[in-house]
Amino acid sequence: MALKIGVLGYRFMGRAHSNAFARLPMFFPDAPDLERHTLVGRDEDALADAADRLDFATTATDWETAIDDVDVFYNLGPNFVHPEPSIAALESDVPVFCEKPLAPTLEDAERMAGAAEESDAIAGCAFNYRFVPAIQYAKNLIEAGELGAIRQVRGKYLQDWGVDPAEPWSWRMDEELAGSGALGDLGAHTIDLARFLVGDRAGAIERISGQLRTFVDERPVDGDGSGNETREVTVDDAYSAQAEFANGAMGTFEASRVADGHKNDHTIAIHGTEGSLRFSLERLNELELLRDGDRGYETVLVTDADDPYVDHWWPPGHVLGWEHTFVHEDYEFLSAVAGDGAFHPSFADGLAVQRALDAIERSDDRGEWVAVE
Ligand code: SOE
Repeated sequence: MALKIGVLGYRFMGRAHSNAFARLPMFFPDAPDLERHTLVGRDEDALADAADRLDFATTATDWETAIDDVDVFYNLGPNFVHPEPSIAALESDVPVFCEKPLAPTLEDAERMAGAAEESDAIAGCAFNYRFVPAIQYAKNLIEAGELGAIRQVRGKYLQDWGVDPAEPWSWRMDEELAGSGALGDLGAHTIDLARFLVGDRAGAIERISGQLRTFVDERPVDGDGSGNETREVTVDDAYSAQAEFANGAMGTFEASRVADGHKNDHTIAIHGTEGSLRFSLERLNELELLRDGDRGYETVLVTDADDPYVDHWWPPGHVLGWEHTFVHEDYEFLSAVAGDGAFHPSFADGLAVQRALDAIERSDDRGEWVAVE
């Protein structure tokens, strides 16, 4: 019996995950049978068009209906829509996959993680960059001790879509709707990646010192620039933070949506007692490695058949792309649902990220180091 999937949200993330659902039967034959069942949205005309394009059986303008009719609920809406539908689904023991960051605020994230703990269903948070083959390859190297003890982690996520002050206002620019700006939208990815890669060896992030900055504090409301109406931007365009891990390792994190010339430039570098590694999303099939005694970094092309996920796709060197990370994460989550297994990143992982985001905001308010609580 196919898993009936309900999806809230049909734009960017709706397309990324619907594309992944369509790929699974072709490339992951052991994935559970799926039915793109209910697509949820508010605008009935746009919703009907999206349901047709994304091949959903039906639509609903209220998520309560969808939750009653499906086996799995994907919450791909804006941050402010993450808590209530996800909590309601989990209270009905319907598995939930929610886009990142888990929530706009730490309080909401705690409510969501609490609902996941109480539920008989599993819940996942869509930190898709964990599912890049090169990142999983890096994780395996670190866990095998190839870098030795972890000393430094350096993560950056730079974009430039906010550089132009004529970029229209959107929910991502509002504290009530998004919670934060580049911090939660981009920083959440990097902090989760750091937790995934070094959390087992460096421990949790314990202390943080951070700053947030809004460079463009109001933006035009309409997209065509015809009117003069503007709306205040109440979140950060950029953040930076210093972090201390339980083992004493140093973390340096930053993100920006106004870093002119950087499109989707997510990088992470890790330095240990036995070597270093570097990853860049804009070259996501590669991992740069330096191990003890090497004269310099070597570039590993992570596209061999025995590299993570690659055997599902193409021969060596036939590189993968950004969208494949969604196929991998949806394969793992839906397999966990079908097999009553566990899935990471869970809502508990999403909450751990939210605690770090909250600490960065508290540190910025106080102008001092704060504990991650
Ligand atoms: C922001 O521009 C964004 O779309 C994030 O919201 C996504 O999580 C990231 O994967 C790409 O950039």
